[in-house]
Amino acid sequence: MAESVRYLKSAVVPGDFPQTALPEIAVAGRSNAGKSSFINAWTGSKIALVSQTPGKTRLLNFFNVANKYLMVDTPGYGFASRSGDEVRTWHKMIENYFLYRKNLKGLVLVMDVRREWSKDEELLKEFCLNQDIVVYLVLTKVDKISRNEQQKFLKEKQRDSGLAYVRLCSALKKIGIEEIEEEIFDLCLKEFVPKTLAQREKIDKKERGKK
Ligand SMILES: Nc1nc2c(ncn2[C@@H]2O[C@H](COP(=O)(O)OP(=O)(O)OP(=O)(O)O)[C@@H](O)[C@H]2O)c(=O)[nH]1
Ligand SMILES: [Mg+2]
Repeated sequence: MAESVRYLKSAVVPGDFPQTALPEIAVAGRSNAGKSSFINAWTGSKIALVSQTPGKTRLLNFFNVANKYLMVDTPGYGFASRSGDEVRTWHKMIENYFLYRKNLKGLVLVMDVRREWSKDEELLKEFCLNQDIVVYLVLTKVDKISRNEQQKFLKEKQRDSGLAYVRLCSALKKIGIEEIEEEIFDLCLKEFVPKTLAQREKIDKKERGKK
C-alpha cells in the first residue's frame, strides 16, 4: 500500500502536465470500467473521483504517490451520450498524452471483467506497445461473478488481447490489488525510481520550487 498520495493537478495539454523526473503510469479504459476505483484501491485512498454517472473523469488527473511515481487517471472512452466535439477533444487529449509524455512507463488498461475486448482497447494497446510502454490489463469487478466465470473471462481476455499481463481484481472487495501493485511496480517503475536519498531530495526540491 502506498505511504502517501496527493493530487497534483488536472491537465489537458502537454504544456500543463506536471514537470517532474518521476516515472508515471496511466490508468485508462472504457467509461465506467472502474479506473478511478482501481486507483483508490491501489493507493489506499479516496483521491480519485468515483461516480454512478459514466464520464465523471473528464481531464487527465495527476497524482503523486509517495514521491516515487505519478499515477494518472484518464477519462474513459466509449461514453455513448458524449457529443462529437467531446469525443474529438478526448482523442486529441489522449493522443497528446501518450505521444509526448516522456515520463510514461506503463499503461494499466482497466476493463470490466464481463466486457469484451474491443477495437478501442486494441487501439490503445497498439499505441503504447509501439512506443515501448508496458501494457498491463486489469479485469475488475470480479466480485460480481462466480469463480468459474472469472476463469472463463480471464482466458478469453488473454486470448483476445494477446497481452502477457492479464490479472483479475475487485476494487470493491480489494481482491488482487496488492499483487497487481507489486507486479506493476516491478515491471514499469522499479528501475526508474530514484534509488538514493540524495536523488529523492533533488526531485522533491525541484517540485517544491514549482509551486
Ligand atoms: N462491484 C464493483 N463495483 C465497482 C468496482 N470498481 C468500480 N465499481 C463501480 O463502478 C462504477 C464506476 O466506477 P469508477 O471507478 O468511477 O469508473 P471509471 O472508469 O473511473 O469511470 P469514468 O471516470 O466515468 O470513466 C462505480 O459505481 C463504482 O462503484 C468493483 O471492483 N466492484
Ligand atoms: Mg473515473
